Amino acid sequence: MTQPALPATNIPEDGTYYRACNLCEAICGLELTVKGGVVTDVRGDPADPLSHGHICPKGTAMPDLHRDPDRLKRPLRRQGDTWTEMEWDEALDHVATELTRVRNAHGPDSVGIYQGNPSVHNSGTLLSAGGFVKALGTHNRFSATSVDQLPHHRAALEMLGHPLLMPIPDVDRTDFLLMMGANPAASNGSILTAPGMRQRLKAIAARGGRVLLIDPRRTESAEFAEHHFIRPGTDALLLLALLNVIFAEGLTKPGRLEPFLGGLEALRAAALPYSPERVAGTTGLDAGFIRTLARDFAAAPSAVAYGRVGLSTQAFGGLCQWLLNALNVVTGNFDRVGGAMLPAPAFDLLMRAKKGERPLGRFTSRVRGLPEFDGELPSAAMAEEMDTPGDGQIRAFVCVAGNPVLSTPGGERLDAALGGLDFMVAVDPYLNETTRHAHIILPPATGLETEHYDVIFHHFAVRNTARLNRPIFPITEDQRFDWQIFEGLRERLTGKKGSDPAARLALGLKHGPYKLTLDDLRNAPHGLDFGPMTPCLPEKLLTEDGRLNLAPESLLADLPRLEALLDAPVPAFTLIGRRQLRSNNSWMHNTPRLMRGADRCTVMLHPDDAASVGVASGDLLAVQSRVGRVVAPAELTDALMPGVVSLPHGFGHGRSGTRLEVASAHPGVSYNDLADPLLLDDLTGNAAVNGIPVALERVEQAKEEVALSAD
Ligand SMILES: Nc1nc2c(c(=O)[nH]1)N[C@H]1C(S)=C(S)[C@@H](COP(=O)(O)OP(=O)(O)OC[C@H]3O[C@@H](n4cnc5c(=O)[nH]c(N)nc54)[C@H](O)[C@@H]3O)O[C@H]1N2
Ligand SMILES: Nc1nc2c(c(=O)[nH]1)N[C@H]1C(S)=C(S)[C@@H](COP(=O)(O)OP(=O)(O)OC[C@H]3O[C@@H](n4cnc5c(=O)[nH]c(N)nc54)[C@H](O)[C@@H]3O)O[C@H]1N2
Ligand code: SF4
Ligand SMILES: [Mo]
Repeated sequence: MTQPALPATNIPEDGTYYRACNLCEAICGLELTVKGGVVTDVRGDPADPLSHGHICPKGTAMPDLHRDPDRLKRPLRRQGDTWTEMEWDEALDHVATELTRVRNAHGPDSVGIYQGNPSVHNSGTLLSAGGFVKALGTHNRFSATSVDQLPHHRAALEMLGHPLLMPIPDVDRTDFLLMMGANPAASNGSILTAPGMRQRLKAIAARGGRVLLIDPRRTESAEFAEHHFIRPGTDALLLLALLNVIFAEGLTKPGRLEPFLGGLEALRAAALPYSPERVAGTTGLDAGFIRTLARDFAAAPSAVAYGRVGLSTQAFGGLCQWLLNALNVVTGNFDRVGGAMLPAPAFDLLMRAKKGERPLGRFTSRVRGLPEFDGELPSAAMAEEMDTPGDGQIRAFVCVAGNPVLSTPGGERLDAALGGLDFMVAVDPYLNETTRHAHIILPPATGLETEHYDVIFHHFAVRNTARLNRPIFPITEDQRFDWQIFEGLRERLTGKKGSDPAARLALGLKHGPYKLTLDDLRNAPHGLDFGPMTPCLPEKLLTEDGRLNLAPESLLADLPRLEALLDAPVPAFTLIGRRQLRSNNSWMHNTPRLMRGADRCTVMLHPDDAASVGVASGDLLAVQSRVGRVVAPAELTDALMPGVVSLPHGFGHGRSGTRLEVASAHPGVSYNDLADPLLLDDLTGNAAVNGIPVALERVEQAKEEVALSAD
C-alpha cells in the first residue's frame, strides 16, 4: 500500500496514511484515515512488524494534539504578564541577541539549558539540537536523563564501555522475566521498545514461562505476573542476596561469555555479606522466597532481570542497574536468546564510538560539586545554579521540550528561580507551568506534521525494524519545525550555515548495518523488518580491555552507602510515583479524551495506614516532605505496601494565577513539589524521586475550602 503524495496546500488529500506514534517508547505503527482535511479515524497498523496493530489511548489522541486549540504555532513574546505574537525572524533574532548579551556579560556558563523528554521522540529535534547546544558552549546542560535513566547509562558505561550499551530483555523469547520497578502495562515499556506489552507478558505465561514482579505497589502489570512487595529503595540489597545465593550454591554458568568477563571474583566477594536472611528485614521480603527465586532464576532455560524507573530514580539506581546486569551475566543470560540482549538499529549511534572513552566527571556543578555525565549535570541542581549568586550563575535559560517545574525535584524552588532570570526562551508548543516564565516561546510544529525516524528507540527494541514517518499535515507558512528553530539560532550564534536533519538521517542509515537509503524507507510505509535480536558480544564491547566488567571500581565503592541502609531507621511513610495509561508525563492533561473520569491525582495508601492517619477514601490528605507540602484526595487500596504512599507526577497545573494555555479538567498537585533536590543516587547524580520520606496528615475539608477561597 502506498500513501497519497503530499499536496501543495496544507490540507492533506483524503486517504489512509501510515506513521508511527511518537508519544512513548513503544513507537506503535498507526493507520490514520483523513477525510476533508481532518483525521477521522486512528487504528493500530496491523502490518507494522514491531507493533502488529497495537495502539493505546494516547495514540488515539494524536489527532487531538494536532488540532488542539491550545497548541501554539507562532512565537510569543511576554512583557510582564502580556503575551503577544511575533514574527519568526524577529523572534529568533531577539533570542540570539539576548543569549549573546548574557553570555558576553557573564561567560558561557551563565546560559543554562534543559532538554526534556520529547527531545528524543522527534528526530528533527534530536539531530539538530546538538549543534545549537554546542554553540552555547555551556557546562550548565541538564536533561530528563538525570530524572530518569542515568543509572542505566552509568552501568552500561562501566560494564560494557559505552553509555548506550544498555541491554534489553528479550521478552518474546524468555522463559522467566524478573521485573522490578517497571509497570509496562501502564507505561507501555521503557528502555524496552515492545509495543503491546500486556500481550507479550501474557505470551510468556502461555508458553509455560514465568513473570515475577517486584514492586511496592501491586500495579496494573501485576495482573500478568506473580507479584511481591518490596520496601522502596532496597532493591540493590535483594539483587545482592540473589547473587549471594547463586555464588554460594555454585549456580553460576556464564557460558560463552566467560573468557571475556572481568571481575567475577570481585563480584562474588561483594555479594558475600548479603545473605537472604540479612536483607530480609530491610527489603520486607522473606529470606526463603529470595533463596528460591535465586535458584529458579538460575535454573530457568532462559531468564532475564529487568528494572526500570522504580530502580533508576531511587537512591541506589546505579547499584541496581549494575547488579541487574551482573545477575543476567553470571546466570548465562546475557547476550543470548531469551536473556538480556543488544539490538542492531538501522541508524546506530554507536557507529563511531571509540573503545575506552569515559565521558564522566570531567567537571562538576558550581554550587554542590555534582559530577557531569556525558556533558550533562544533574537536573536536581538546576534551581540552585539559578538562584545562588556568583560567577557562573545561570542568568539565561533555554527550555526545550520539557516542563521541569513539574518534572524535576524541588519544583517550587525552580518555579521561583525561573522567575528571577534575566532571559528565558522555551522551544515548546505549549504555554505551561515552566514555559510561562519564558520571555519568548518558540513553538515548533510537531506530531503529525513532522518527518520522524526513531533514532533512539530502535536501540532498545525487541526486534530490529526501521520505519520513516512522513508528515501527514504540511505546515503553514507561519510554522517552523524544531530543527529550523535550532538551525536558525545556531546560525545566528555562530554565523555558520547549517544543514537539515534529513541529510544526517540519510548518512546514519547509509552507514548502519542495513545500509538503507531514505527511499528504501519511503517505499515501506509500514516499516522494514530485520528480524529478532542476535548475540553480538564480545565484538560490540567498548571497554578499554575488551572485557565485560562485572565489578567496576566506582560501583564497588558505592556499596558502603548501601550497607548503611541495613541499619537506617525506616520512615513512617515513603512516597513513590505512579504512571497512568491515560497520561503523558506533564502534558496532554488538557486532552478531554485522556482526562475524562474522576481525578486520578490521588494519594494511594493502604487502608491500615489510612486508619492510622484517620482518613477515608476521598478525604483530603496533606503530604509533607522536607521541601514541600501538597494536599490531594486519599484513595484507599491494599495494592500499596503498608507504609508506602503513591502519587502520580506531572500534575499541578494552574499552580499560579497567571494565564496558562493549558487548562486541565483535573489540575492536581505536583509530586515534584515534594521531591527533594538533595535526595539523589549519590553515585550517578540521578534524582531519587522515588522513596521520599513523608509525613501524612488529614486535612479538615472545610478549613481547606476556607483557605482556598481566601487565596
Ligand atoms: N516525581 C517524578 N518525577 C519524574 C518522573 C517520575 O517518575 N516521578 N519521571 C521522570 C521522567 S522518566 C521523565 S522522562 C521526565 C519527563 O519530564 P520532561 O522532560 O519535563 O518532559 P514532559 O513532562 O514529557 O514534557 C514535555 C514537554 O515537551 C513539549 N513537547 C511535546 N512535543 C514536542 C516537540 O515535538 N518539540 C518540542 N520542542 N516540545 C515538545 C510538551 O509541550 C511539554 O511541555 O519526568 C521525570 N520526572
Ligand atoms: N501512559 C504513560 N506512559 C508512559 C509515560 C507516562 O507518563 N504515561 N511516561 C513515559 C516515560 S518518560 C517513561 S521513563 C516510562 C517509564 O516506564 P516504567 O518504568 O515502566 O513506568 P513507571 O510507572 O514509572 O514504573 C515504575 C514502577 O516502579 C515502582 N517503584 C517505585 N519505587 C520503587 C522501588 O524502590 N523499588 C521497586 N522495585 N519498584 C519501585 C512503582 O510502583 C512503579 O510501578 O514510561 C513512559 N510511558
Ligand atoms: S503505546 Fe505509546 S507509541 Fe503506542 S500508541 Fe500508545 S503512546 Fe503511542
Ligand atoms: Mo522518562
